[in-house]
Amino acid sequence: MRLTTNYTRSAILLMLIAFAVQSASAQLRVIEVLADKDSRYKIAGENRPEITVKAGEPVLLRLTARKGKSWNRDGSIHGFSLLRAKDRSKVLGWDLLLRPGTQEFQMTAPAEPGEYVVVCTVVCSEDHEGMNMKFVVLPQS
Ligand SMILES: [Cu+2]
Repeated sequence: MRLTTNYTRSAILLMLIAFAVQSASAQLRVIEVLADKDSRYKIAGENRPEITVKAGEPVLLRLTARKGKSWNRDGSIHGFSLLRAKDRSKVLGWDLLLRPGTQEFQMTAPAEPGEYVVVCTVVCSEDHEGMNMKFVVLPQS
């Protein structure tokens, strides 16, 4: 009898933990971007890829990278760095280097609303300079 109670208790506890984990991840918005071999960022279903987030919003970046014509010695094949559009200054913590395949990064959107740009920091081909994407931060409503 006592064993059964303990077992039931553990089962309920496990279910609660599973539920908590699930609801925590459900709140996190997933943004999927392909850093492609032709030195372009791509988002499924978007002709001109663009990311819009709310100030301070937690997001999960799921970034897939495919090797272009050249890459860094450390094995990174594309970068994903966020700059302020007005002065091209880097946003702290948003300086990611991508390896081949898919990687996830848990990020927090900048606190300051405005226009930003994502740029590649790895010279990935002759088209590297054009590898960028608009990124908009909306005020919190
Ligand atoms: Cu590049």
